[in-house]
Amino acid sequence: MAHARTRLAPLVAAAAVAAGALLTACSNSEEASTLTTTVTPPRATRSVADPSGTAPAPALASATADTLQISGGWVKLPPKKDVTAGYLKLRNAGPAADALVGVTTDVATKAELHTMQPTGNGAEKMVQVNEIPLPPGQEIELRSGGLHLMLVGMKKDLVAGEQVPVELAFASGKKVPLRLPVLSPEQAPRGSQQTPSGGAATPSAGGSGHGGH
Ligand SMILES: [Cu+2]
Repeated sequence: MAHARTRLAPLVAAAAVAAGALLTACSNSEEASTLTTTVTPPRATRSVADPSGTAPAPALASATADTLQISGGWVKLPPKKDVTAGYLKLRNAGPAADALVGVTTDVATKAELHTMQPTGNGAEKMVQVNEIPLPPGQEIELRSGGLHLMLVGMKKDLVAGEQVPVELAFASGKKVPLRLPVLSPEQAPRGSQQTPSGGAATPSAGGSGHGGH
């Protein structure tokens, strides 16, 4: 028995090596190519994304107050340091009309509700509105190129990833505090932010046209 074992072992080992050599020999090129395609791309995209942007975009802000639902809230990293805009979606799930009538924040001297209005020569300008009506059962989206929260006179430099505390005031008397993440242009939600409710609203919004505010 002992003899048989010592003799068999090298044989088995040799066979295994041979089989292994055969396997690697015939599948060598294929394996190499599948390995590079499966392993390399995720690492490549990650290392490309990291230096340009920053960390992954922070979660967008959301809050609920009774039948009022706020979602997708964020603030744009100011291109100019003194003003910036905030965006979010407001859903009035209740049976009665409501309206967003004000916004306050500690990080700016003034916070206003704005919309974009045609100037008549093809351009648009920002104008302040006293309220943003929220009809029952409807969702209103504040987004680039349309309704937005306007923060004027920043008291500090915002940094991508930090959270801006704001409080939204509604005609119904509700006050809803919210912490809006500051997003860099790379982190800003684009299609994802605008398609769900807006339908065909995305193309005109672009961002390049009204990027200044
Ligand atoms: Cu504005």
